[in-house]
Amino acid sequence: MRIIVTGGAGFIGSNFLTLFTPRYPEHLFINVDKLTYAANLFSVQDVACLPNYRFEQVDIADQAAVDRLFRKYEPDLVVHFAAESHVDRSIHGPADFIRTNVMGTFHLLEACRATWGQRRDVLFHHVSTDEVYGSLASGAFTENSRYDPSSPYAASKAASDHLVRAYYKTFGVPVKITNCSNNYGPRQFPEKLIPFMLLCALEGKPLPLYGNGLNVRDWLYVEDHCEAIWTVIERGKVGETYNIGGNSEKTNLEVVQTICRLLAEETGRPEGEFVRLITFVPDRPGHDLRYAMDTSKIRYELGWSPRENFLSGLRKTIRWYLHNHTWVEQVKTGEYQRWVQTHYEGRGESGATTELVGQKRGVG
Ligand code: TDX
Repeated sequence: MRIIVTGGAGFIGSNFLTLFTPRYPEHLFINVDKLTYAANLFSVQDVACLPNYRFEQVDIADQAAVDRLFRKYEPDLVVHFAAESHVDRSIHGPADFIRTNVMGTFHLLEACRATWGQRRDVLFHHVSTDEVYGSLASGAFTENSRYDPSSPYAASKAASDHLVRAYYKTFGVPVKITNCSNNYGPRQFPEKLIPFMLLCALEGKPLPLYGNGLNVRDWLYVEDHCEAIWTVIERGKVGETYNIGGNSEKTNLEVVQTICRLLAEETGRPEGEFVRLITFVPDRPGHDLRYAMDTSKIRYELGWSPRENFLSGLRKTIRWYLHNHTWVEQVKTGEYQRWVQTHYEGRGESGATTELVGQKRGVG
């Protein structure tokens, strides 16, 4: 197969390529990435020299560039990771989320539709999120849960999911959709909860928990997620959706406390040195209280379940960040610095950012 992997220099995409490019030398993996702030080609350095790996710098919001890409490679499969993914950023500036997540997905679907019927089918695997279902009071999200997105990010992913289904129903483009819970693991940009808290703790900076820290997320180790996607590619039914979760529901406070404990064990520094940094700050606007995934469908129909539990996955993650200084130093320049500044110092470019950070400073 010739496989286009969009967002292959991002967090989940780079883990996907690192796992599967060496495992399947008979397939060609084409990493298609715009190289935004959250992407890093250093993340795919372990596979970049393999003969079945290619890289193309392409913005999926550019239809002509996407069409050129499809003509050049004639893909059999598109695994679509590329997205603006950070909820806080979508609150401060939603435009990029609509452009990449909605228009980008539309352009890829159009390219698939153009090849459909003329040559082999292009299977479109859409990687999405549990956030499309909104906040949960009790129980867990199933594949039939009602869409109810809260943030502009979640709304953009919901829109892209709807487009993917519409292209299947209307034009017959073969698609599969997976909706996953919160991912963590190596190579995640440190704006997301776990790497952000981990790096701040090591530097002795405050650990800002939104609200009362009791919002709940279900944590999925990134390699488990990638294996689940491959399972769906191989054995999932065309036109179907599969939920993927880690069966590890935790409050944000529990997550940060566990990071502090494991960091103490791994570094030999006293746990209290990290715990005293925990700071409660005003809540994120529209902050969903709880997400949880019912993963019965993928488990019983396709035989997938996660290998890591939260403690084992978190320990692996912490060790990776402690041992990959060059990667960490690289991402800590540029955009990461700006992000930390908006979090702590109120130097956001937009008024909304400054206001939000100003509120945080008032309490934190
Ligand atoms: O500084 C922080 N303080 C804090 O309390 C940050 C960065 C986060 N949080 C809270 C907000 C959330 O309840 O931690 C939780 C996790 O936050 P994020 O890492 O920003 O993830 P979340 O908002 O849950 O969204 C994530 O999961 C679904 C990803 O960012 C999405 O891309 C994915 O689709």
